[in-house]
Amino acid sequence: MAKSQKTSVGRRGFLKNAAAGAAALVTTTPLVEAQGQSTATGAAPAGGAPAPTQAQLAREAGNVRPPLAVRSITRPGSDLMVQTIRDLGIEFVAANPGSSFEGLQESFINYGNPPNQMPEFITALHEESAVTMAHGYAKAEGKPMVALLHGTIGIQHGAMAIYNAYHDRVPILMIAGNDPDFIAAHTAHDMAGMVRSFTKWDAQPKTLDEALRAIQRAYNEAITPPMAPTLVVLDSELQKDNAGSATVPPYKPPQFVTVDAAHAKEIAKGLVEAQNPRIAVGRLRTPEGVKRAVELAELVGASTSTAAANGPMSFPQRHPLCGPGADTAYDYTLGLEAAGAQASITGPALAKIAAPRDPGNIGFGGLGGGGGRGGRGGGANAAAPIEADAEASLPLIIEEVKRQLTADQKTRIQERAAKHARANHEARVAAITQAAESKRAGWNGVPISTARLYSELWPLIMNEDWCLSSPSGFSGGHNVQLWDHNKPYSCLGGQGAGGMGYGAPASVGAALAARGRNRIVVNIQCDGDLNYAPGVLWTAVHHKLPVLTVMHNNRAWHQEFMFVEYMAGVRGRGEDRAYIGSTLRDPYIDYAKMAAGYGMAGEGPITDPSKLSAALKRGVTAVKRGDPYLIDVITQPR
Ligand SMILES: Cc1ncc(C[n+]2csc(CCOP(=O)(O)OP(=O)(O)O)c2C)c(N)n1
Repeated sequence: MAKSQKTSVGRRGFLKNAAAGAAALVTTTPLVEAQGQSTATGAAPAGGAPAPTQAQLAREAGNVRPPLAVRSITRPGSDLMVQTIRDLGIEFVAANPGSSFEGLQESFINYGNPPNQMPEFITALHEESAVTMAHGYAKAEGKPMVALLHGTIGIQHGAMAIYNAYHDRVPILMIAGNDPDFIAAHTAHDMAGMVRSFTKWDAQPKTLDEALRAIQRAYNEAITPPMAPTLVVLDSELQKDNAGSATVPPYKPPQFVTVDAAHAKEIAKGLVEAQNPRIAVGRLRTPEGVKRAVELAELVGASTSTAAANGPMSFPQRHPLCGPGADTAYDYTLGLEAAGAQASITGPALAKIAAPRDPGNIGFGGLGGGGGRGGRGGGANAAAPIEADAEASLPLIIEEVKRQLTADQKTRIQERAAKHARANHEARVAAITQAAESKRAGWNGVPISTARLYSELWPLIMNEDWCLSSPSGFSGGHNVQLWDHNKPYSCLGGQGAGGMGYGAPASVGAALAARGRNRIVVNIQCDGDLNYAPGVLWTAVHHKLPVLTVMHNNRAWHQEFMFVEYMAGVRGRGEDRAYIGSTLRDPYIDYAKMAAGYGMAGEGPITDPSKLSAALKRGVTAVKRGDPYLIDVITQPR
């Protein structure tokens, strides 16, 4: 990118300040070093190990920085790193600050015109929050953002969140700073080793050229199925040093494996000639994939199943073709990244498109198992799965279908689609009526019923562009029956690996995708889950993110309470002490006050069910204005 006049003036200003800063260091550094030398000549302690120098001690304590060579930095390497990230279309970088990436951070916030945009720097209060924000963002937006981690300790703080994202097949571009000259404990020869079993790819480049290429490669690896977090470790010297003649290397987007022409033809033939085709849609990669799945289903008039009620990027739940349709005797079934469910569907042919596995990644369930994508399965007559990316294959199949369709078939398809639509609509009305009836049980109960919480929230958001960012299983999962999940981001689903501390930061990530789009993010927040790293509430306020946090406050880690209660019962020792260690009482936590402490508006605790709806309305109004809001609701355990 050619630098504008304004940018180069800004750069000169930067150099002036940098020189002043360096001069200040030059005056203090020799002093510390001199003291250090005098200590080093002192007697060794009894154990025989040499006593640390004053300089080492000061450094370990973080009191002083190591000597910085005064040199003229006209074009920092980190500017090129940021440019590389910008060119990839990455919009956000989240970080809890750390000196190992100070060069990079300075470039993120100051380089470019305008600076601090593409990507925008998002302040995180915990590395786990930074990574989980990226997790939630990727599920809402279908693309990665950057999470920056400070050395060994930052990676360790981020580890559980990385593990969640890995199991959820979510792309995140992680960058860890490495400063071998600073605090020894924050650096390691193989920094990525700690998380290698649950990252897809990592690198620790030695030159700036390698670093820029590694960033591009890490991005490509992350977004290529099976998607997963990747990590590049960048030495602080590479960030701070002159870029010299280095330039951003040309970017080559990844090639996704698609079905070959013969398979595309065969699948299209199966769909077009079937009397009653079925498409089972699992989780696709991006909104574009969802659009293509809709196009294919409409073209062939196939009834379609979805994973949308439990996760993102799948077939719209209320599309007329979504549901069992008018006739469940399907004679051709196509699975698009769909797991398990197909096993119960039998037909003469089952074409299965599954995500390819990376044999290099084994451990913790590997990339092929455990998560929501790339499942196997298949009916009694299932053909061998085709190892290809469904989303990238869809255009080829669509093209083939269009080529093969005759006018007669088109008419037949329209008639079939109309029948499916009618049947699905009737089934839907019956299911909603039944669900609404059953959810009235305990409607006026105290604590407030979780079904009432979902039921009263729905009319307030149904005409908005909304995103349910939190998992909903622990709060009853009533959205599955009562809410329409019609957008690729309607429901972002679970944590991936069940690691708690996910809901709030994932919601902040989803809200990064929502901000500026008139979209509101709804987070039904379990109380235990929020307490892992609640500082992320501050991030929501600081960056003005449209998140409505509704506490599912059952004043317990109720899932664990149930386990302990069960065990005590099984052992015949009575359940009256099961609350010890699994409830949040004495004192109760006041979440409205907690939110207020982080600067977030809110209210509660709400105990009276008749007060709930008005509170939810105030919350939705605030969030529509762009202000995050928290409502503490005292709820039934489930
Ligand atoms: C990091 C982590 N620690 C511990 C657990 C074990 N665990 C599973 S469910 C649960 C309780 C969750 O409590 P809360 O979020 O309040 O939801 P509730 O069950 O009360 O609805 C815990 C602690 C976990 N899954 N992840």
